[in-house]
Amino acid sequence: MKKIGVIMGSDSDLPVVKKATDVLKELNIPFEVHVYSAHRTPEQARDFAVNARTNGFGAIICAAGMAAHLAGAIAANTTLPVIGIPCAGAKLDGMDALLSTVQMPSGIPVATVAIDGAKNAALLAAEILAVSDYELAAVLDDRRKKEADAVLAKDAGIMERI
Ligand code: RP5
Repeated sequence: MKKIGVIMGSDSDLPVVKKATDVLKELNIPFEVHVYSAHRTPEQARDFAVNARTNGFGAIICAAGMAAHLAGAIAANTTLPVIGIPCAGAKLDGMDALLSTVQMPSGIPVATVAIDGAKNAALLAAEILAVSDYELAAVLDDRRKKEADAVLAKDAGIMERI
């Protein structure tokens, strides 16, 4: 199975990133985690992106806050799918990171999830691998069914809570 690259701009993003790695662990998807910053360590970030396909990655998740250029900088250096997680951080409730991540120029796509939406980033990465991995696709189908069952159980019990 291809690996998922998980990159964060700073270790201060780790509490958000952890929600993604927890899902990848649950799904038994191999992954590698790094701290590479588009601004503080641009060479390392670029090298990772340039070599990612050769190094066995199938998609890359990038988490960053503030002027969040990490996902875009990685996407500029690979044609692997890149998923951006805008991190809320301390200021502006993450709107700064959301707009920095989502507003990519035409030709260099970044699939941007919600602010701090790390769980969906991991699920989207898994869905990308599952395009050609039917075993993983079945695991994802099963997970969806369990989540739907949990919502139905809540529906069945909601009147008692009113
Ligand atoms: C971004 O700046 C990082 O992704 C982080 O969200 C934010 C703050 O970084 P630190 O100052 O906490 O290292 O590049």
